[in-house]
Amino acid sequence: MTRTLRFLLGDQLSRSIASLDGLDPTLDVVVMAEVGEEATYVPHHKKKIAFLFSAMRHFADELRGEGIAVDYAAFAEAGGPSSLTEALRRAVERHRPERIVVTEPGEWRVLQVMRDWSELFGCPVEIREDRRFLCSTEAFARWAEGRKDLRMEFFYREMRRRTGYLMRGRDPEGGAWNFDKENRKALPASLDAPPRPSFAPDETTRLVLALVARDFAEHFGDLEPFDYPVTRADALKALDWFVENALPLYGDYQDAMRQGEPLLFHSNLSALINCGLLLPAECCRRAEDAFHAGHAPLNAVEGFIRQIVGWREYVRGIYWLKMPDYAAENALGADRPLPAFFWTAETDMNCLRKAIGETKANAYAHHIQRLMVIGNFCLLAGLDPRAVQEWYLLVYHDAYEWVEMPNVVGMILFADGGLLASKPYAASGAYIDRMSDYCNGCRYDVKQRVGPDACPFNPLYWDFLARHRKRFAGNRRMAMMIATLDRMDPAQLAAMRATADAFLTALR
Ligand code: FAD
Ligand code: DLZ
Ligand code: SF4
Repeated sequence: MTRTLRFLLGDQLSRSIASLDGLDPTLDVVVMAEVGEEATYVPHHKKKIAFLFSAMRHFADELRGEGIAVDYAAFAEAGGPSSLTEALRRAVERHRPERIVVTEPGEWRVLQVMRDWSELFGCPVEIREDRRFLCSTEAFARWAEGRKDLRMEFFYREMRRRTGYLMRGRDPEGGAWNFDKENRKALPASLDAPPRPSFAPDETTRLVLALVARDFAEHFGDLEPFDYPVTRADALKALDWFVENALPLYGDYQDAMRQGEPLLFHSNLSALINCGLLLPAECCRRAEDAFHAGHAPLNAVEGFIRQIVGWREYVRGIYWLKMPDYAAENALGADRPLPAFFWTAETDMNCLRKAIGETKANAYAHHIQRLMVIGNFCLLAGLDPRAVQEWYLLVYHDAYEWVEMPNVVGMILFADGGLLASKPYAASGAYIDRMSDYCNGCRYDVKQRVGPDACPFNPLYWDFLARHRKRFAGNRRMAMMIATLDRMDPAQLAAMRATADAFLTALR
C-alpha cells in the first residue's frame, strides 16, 4: 500500500524540498517524469533538456540509494506520459495513494494545472511552499502592498535585514547597502579569466545526450560539448571553485565582456540554483564566509549576494504578484518580429554575433550580454515582447518563466511601463565599446552615427528616444538624455533616424 505520492518536478531537485518532508520510505513513493510537454511548450535549448533530464536521473538514483522508492518515467516519444498530469495520472493508477504531496511550481502555467489534480484524481493534493526561496510569495505581496514604488533596492535592504547577510547589527557591512559603483570596471587586457573545471559526462549523461540528439534534434543550440555538473556533489564543487577562484574579482568585472570568454568572473551557478542542486542560501553563506575570511572583498561579495537575495527573490515576487497579466504587458507598443539572426547568430554586429553565438553554443550568456547587448537591441529595435520572452525562455539553461519574464518584460523591454526599472536600460554603442572588446572586430564603426557604416546601436538609440520622447520627458532619470535629444541639430537627428529606419527596414 502506498500512503503518499510525492511528485517532484525537474526544477525541484533538493533533498530538503518541502514535498519530501516527513517521507516514510516504507509507505511513500516519489514520482518523477520526463515529459514532452515540459520540453516543448517552448522548444528548449538541447543542452537545457539534457542538463535537466540528466540531473533528474541522478537525483532519482540518489533517492533510491537512501532506500526511497522512486517511480521514474524516462522520456519516451511513443507510449510515455506526454504531460505532468498524464504522468501523475498513471502513477496514481499504479499506486492508489491516500494523498499526493507537491511543492508549488515555478511557473503560473503549472500551478493552474496542479490546482485541478485533486478533483481529477479524486485524491487530496497538498501544495507546499517552496522554501528554497528566502521570501515567500505571500511575504512579497505584503511588502508590496500599498507601496507606490516597488524598486528592488528597497526590497533588497529588507532582505539583508531579514537574512542577516553582511549585517553588523542593524547596519550594513562597510556602511553602505550597495557597492555597485565599484563594479563597473573595464577588463584590463593583461588580466585572464581563471580556467574553469569541467564535468565530463558519465554513463547516465551519455544516454541522455543520445536521447536528446535523437528526439530533440530540431531544437535550438549545440548539444555538445556538454560538461555541466548534474549531481549535488559536482554542483558543490562548482560552488567551491567559484568562491575560491572567481568571486574575489566578481564585483570589479561584473559588467565586463570579452570575445571568447563567455564567463569571465561570473559564477555560472544559476541553472544549478534554479533546478535545486544548490540552495540560494548556501551560495550566499559561502560568499559571506569568504568575505569574513578575508578571501573576497566586500564589493564582490555584496554584489553576488545582491543578485541572489535581491534580484533573484525580487523578480520571483514580481512574477507571482503580477501574473497572469504581466505576460501580455507592452507599454511601448513594440511589435517587430525577431530577426533571423537570433537563431543563427549570423549578423555583422559583432557584439550580437558573439553573445548569440555563445548562447547557441553554451545555453548561457552572462548578465550584461543578456541585458546590454541582446536586451538593449530588443528594446531599441522595438521587438515584440511575447517573441522576446519566448526566445529568452528557450535559449538559456537557467530559464524558467518566474525569472525570465520579469527580466524581459520589466528589465530589458520596459514593457511594464516602469514597474521594475525606473528607466529603460537603453544605451548606444559607446557603452558596449567601453565594457568590451567587441567593437575592434566589427564591420561597423562605433564612432559613427549616420550612414551604412554607423554602429546600428547609435542611430537606434536616438531614434528610440525620439519615438518615445513624450513618455520619457516626465522621467527625472531620463532628463539628461531628453535634454541632449532636444538640443540636437534637427538635420542630424533626421539623418540618424533615417539610418535607423534603413537598418530596421533591412532586418529580416
Ligand atoms: P552571476 O553573475 O554569477 O550571478 C549570481 C547569481 O545571481 C546567478 O546565478 C542568479 O541566480 C542570480 N541573478 C543574477 N542576476 C539576476 C537577475 N537579474 N534575476 C534573477 N537572478 C539573478 N536568470 C535566470 O536564472 N534565469 C533566466 O531565465 C534569466 N533570464 C534573464 C533574462 C534577461 C533578459 C536578463 C537581463 C537576465 C536574465 N537572468 C536570468 C538573470 C541573469 O542574467 C542570470 O541569472 C545570470 O546571467 C546567470 O549567470 P551566473 O550564474 O553566472 O550569474
Ligand atoms: C524545463 C523542464 C523540462 C525541459 N523537462 C521537464 C520534465 O520532463 N519533467 C519535469 O518534471 N520538469 C521538467 N522541466 C521543468 C518544468 O518545466 C518546471 O518544473 C516548470 O516549468 C515549473 O517551474
Ligand atoms: Fe556592436 Fe556597434 Fe560595437 Fe559593432 S560597433 S560590436 S554593432 S556596439
